[in-house]
Formats: sequence, structure tokens, C-alpha cells
Amino acid sequence: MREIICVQIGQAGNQIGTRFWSSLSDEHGIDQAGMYRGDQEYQYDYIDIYFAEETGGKFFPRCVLADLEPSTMDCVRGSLFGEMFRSDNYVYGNSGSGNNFAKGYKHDGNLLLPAVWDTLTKEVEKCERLQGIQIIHAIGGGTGSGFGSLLLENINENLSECLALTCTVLPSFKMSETVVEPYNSILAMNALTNQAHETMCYENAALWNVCLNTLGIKSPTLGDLNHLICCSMLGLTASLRFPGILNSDLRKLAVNLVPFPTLHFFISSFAPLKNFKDLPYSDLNVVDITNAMFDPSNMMTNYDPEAGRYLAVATLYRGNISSEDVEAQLAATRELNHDNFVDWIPVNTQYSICSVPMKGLPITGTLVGNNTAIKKNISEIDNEFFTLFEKRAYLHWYLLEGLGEEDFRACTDNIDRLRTDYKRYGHSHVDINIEY
Ligand SMILES: Nc1nc2c(ncn2[C@@H]2O[C@H](COP(=O)(O)OP(=O)(O)OP(=O)(O)O)[C@@H](O)[C@H]2O)c(=O)[nH]1
Ligand SMILES: [Mg+2]
Repeated sequence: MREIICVQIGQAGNQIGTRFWSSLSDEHGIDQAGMYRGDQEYQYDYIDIYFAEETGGKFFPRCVLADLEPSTMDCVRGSLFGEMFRSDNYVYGNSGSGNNFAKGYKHDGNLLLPAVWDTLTKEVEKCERLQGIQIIHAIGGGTGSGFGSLLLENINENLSECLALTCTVLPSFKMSETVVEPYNSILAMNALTNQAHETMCYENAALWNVCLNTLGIKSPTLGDLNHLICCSMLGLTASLRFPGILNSDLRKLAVNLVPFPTLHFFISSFAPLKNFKDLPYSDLNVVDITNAMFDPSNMMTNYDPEAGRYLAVATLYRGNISSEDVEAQLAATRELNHDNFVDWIPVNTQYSICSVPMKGLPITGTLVGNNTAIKKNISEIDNEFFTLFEKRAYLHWYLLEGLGEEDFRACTDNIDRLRTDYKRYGHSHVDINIEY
């Protein structure tokens, strides 16, 4: 088997992650007590990818739940799905990070790390052939950013053969809850650039717009935003978990989507995204689904099509779909939007088809795109960061925890390089005499 272990960190990570697990269990026919109740072979065939079966037939998520404070864990434990997780896999501290990356990355994070690492190692030992580690977190707070970065470093050092995929909520400054989000985010972006192999980017402001404008939800809740993120994550992982005509895995995805190691920040969309109640499902077809996937207003990050081009894109379909239809529609999309794709990567649209549909939807599609327009989102983090940093505002909290100004400078140099690379490679024609 090619197992995936999930590590969910901090409040956002645990809330999104728990929702993801509840959907995964549902798709694979596992009830809240961990017992298999499925009635389709396909539910069971690849169940081991995300679940470990124990004596007594109980299935446990391959998941570590981590936080520097206990309250999120109490929420998950007290929820309908709390008993699904192995009780030893709730790993938490009591201090909290005080919204400070440096606490999560330095002292407090290092106090929590041995317990998290021990739990993760136990999960790794249960795997036959580990495919990757999936980290779910937000980078605006201190734990998801700081502890997430510390963990990524350790994964790279000690589990170097395995792929690090992150599902990352980037900050949305207009909806910001804390003033230091730019500091936490820039420091975490640096770690993601250096240590992660694939980063699925989500922004609450964009998710909010999709809920409001496309789904018609008047006052979206975090639960609604998390539902969208889950749709994207389920779509991304479906062909790893179910049989299909054309399957994908995390490494294949990385090989196709990441032309240079640091350029691995993906945008994502999911279709159909209409008010599900109003949708005539029988009318769904590959053309509509594909068009909706490429529609900028359905992206789960703020996406300005004028700001960049697709370096590469993967479209992951679910349902009873023919590969001829998909190929024809992707060719038409590329033709019609020729200018939105760099032309120095000739075959940069990849697809997979998982024949098992999502519950209640005969056809769905998830787009995962490496688009150079992400440089605009990165610039926004950078600009917000410099507004505070040039006045050294709030910096003392970070210095107190052992970070230095030079750490911030090294980060911004690195982020600058990332932005410049995205800019350079986003040109339609590129002179590729670049050192790597
Ligand atoms: N999409 C989504 N975003 C969330 C959720 N909870 C918090 N956020 C966002 O995540 C960022 C803060 O991250 P948190 O996960 O709350 O922080 P943390 O990682 O627990 O870190 P500290 O609490 O600061 O130690 C903010 O931008 C919030 O708006 C959630 O359930 N879903
Ligand atoms: Mg928290």
C-alpha cells in the first residue's frame, strides 16, 4: 500500500482535518466507532491508504492531532467524530502560542515535538510503503505556522524519502483576527518554500466569496469554508483512494506540476459549485464541469488571471466519464485560453479519472493548478509584513522567543526569490539559463 499520514495542527488544521476525516470515513463506509459498514468493494480496496485496521476490525485514521493548547483537542474529542481517532494521537501542550510563530517554532514547539514525533513514528511504523505526509494548518496563527514549520523541517531531515504535502490556509488580511498574521505568515511561507513538496493554498476571503456568490450562502461560517476545502482535498485524494481509469499519486502529481522545487504553491477549485439543491444533476457534463473548474471566480485563493499563467495544471475528475471527452475538453480549454498557459512546457495539462463519484453528485472535478499568479498573493503577504517590520512593530515578541532580525531578513530574501522566479517563469517564452 502507499499510505498517507495526516498531521493536523492548530485550530484551523484540526477543524478542517476533522471535517476531512468525517468525509473520508463516509466515503469508505466507516462509522463513527471505526467499524467498516461499507457495501461496495471499492470502499474497501484501498481503505489502507488513510486508515489502519486494528485487531477487532476497528479502523483508525492515520492521523496525528497536534496543538500547543488543549481547547481545540477538547472540541474534536467532544465532537461526533472524536472517538474515531486513536486517543494517544491527540498530542497537545498547555501553553498556547499566543499567536506567535516563534513560540511554535522555538521553545514551546520544541517541548511538544518529541511527543508528536513519537506518535508520528508509530504511525510510520504501521505503514508498508509510506507515500506521503499531509499537513493541514493555517499560517496566520502561531501554532500552525511555527510548529508546522518545525515539523516540516524534521520530516525533511528524518523522513526524507517521503513526500510532504501541505493543505495551507494563507492569511486573508481583510478578515484578519490578529495583528501579527503577516509575521507568522512570512516565516511559515519561508519554511513551506524550503521544506514542502506540494502546497495546496486556500484563502478564507476567496472561500467566503465562493460561498456568497456561487453557493448563495448569505453569512458563510467557518464550517462552510471548511466544507469547500474538504471538497478540494477529497477531489485531490480520490484517485489515490479508489480504483479508476487513470490513477494518480502524490509523486506523479508533484512530477507533473512542479517544474522547479520551490515553485510548488497550488491554487484549487472544485466543480460543480452551485447551490446543490438547484442543480439538475442529470445535466452535468464534462464540458460544464471543466469550464467551472477553470472559472477564476471559483478558485479557493484570490486569483487574478491577468497576473500570471499556468505552468501546469491537473484536473481530477470523479464519476463515469470517458477519457476521450476529458481530453477533448482540456484541449479545447487550452486552445481557447492559450494565453493563460506558458508555452515553454508543451504538455502541461494532466488529468485523472476516478470512477467512484462523490455522494449525490454523478460528476465532479477538482482543479489543482501551478499558476504564476500566486506571486500576487505572496506579494500581499510580503507587503503587509514590511508595513509592520519597517517600524519594528511587534517585533520584540519574536525576539523574546529567540528569533533574530536576521531570521526575518533571510526569510524575505527567500520569498523575494520565490516571487521573482514565479514572475520570470510566468512569461510565455522563457530563457531557461537559470542556476538551480
Ligand atoms: N478556513 C478556516 N480558517 C480558520 C479556521 N480557524 C481559524 N482559521 C484561520 O486561521 C488563522 C489562524 O490560525 P489558527 O489555526 O486559529 O491558529 P493556530 O494555528 O491554532 O495558532 P495559535 O492559536 O495562534 O497558536 C486565521 O487566519 C483564521 O481566520 C477554520 O476552522 N477554518
Ligand atoms: Mg490555536
